[in-house]
Amino acid sequence: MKLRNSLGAGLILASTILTAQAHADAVVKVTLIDKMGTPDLSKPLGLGMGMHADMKAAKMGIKINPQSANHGYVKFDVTNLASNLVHEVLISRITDENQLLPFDQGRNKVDTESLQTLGSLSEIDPNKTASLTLDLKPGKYLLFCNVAGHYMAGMWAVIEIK
Ligand SMILES: [Cu+2]
Repeated sequence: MKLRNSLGAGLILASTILTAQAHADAVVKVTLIDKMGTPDLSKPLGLGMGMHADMKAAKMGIKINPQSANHGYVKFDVTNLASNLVHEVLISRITDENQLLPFDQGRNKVDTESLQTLGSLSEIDPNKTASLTLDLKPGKYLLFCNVAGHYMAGMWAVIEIK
C-alpha cells in the first residue's frame, strides 16, 4: 500500500512537469551563426564573455530574440545556420556580462566542471533545429557553444530573465 502511494505520487509529479513544459511562458529564438569557413581554432581567439573584445570581428556567434524574457518556463528554439559545422548550446546562470568563465586553455573550451550548466543541446547539425525548455528564475543567463574553440570565437549570448 505504501509503495503504491509513493508510485502514484511520482506519476502525478512527472505529468505535472510535462504539462508545464508543453506550455512555455516565453519562447526565445536562438540562431547559431558561423561564417568561419575552415577556421583555425587551435588557439583561443579571445572573443569570450567579459573580455571586452571587438565582437564585430567575430565570425561565429549566437543571436537571441528577444534578448530578455519573463521568468518561468522559457523555451529555446535553436537553429544552426552554419554551412558545415556542428554546434551545441549550453546554458548557465551568470552574475553579469563582465564575468570571466573558467577556461581550459589546452582544450580551448569552457571548463564545465567548474561552471554549472542548467541544460544543453548537443550536436546540432547544420540547418537543423532543436529545442529545450527550462524553468528560469530572474537573473542573467549565458548561452554558449562549447565545441573546442567556438566559445572564444564568439559563440555566446546573454539573456536577461525578469
Ligand atoms: Cu559552435
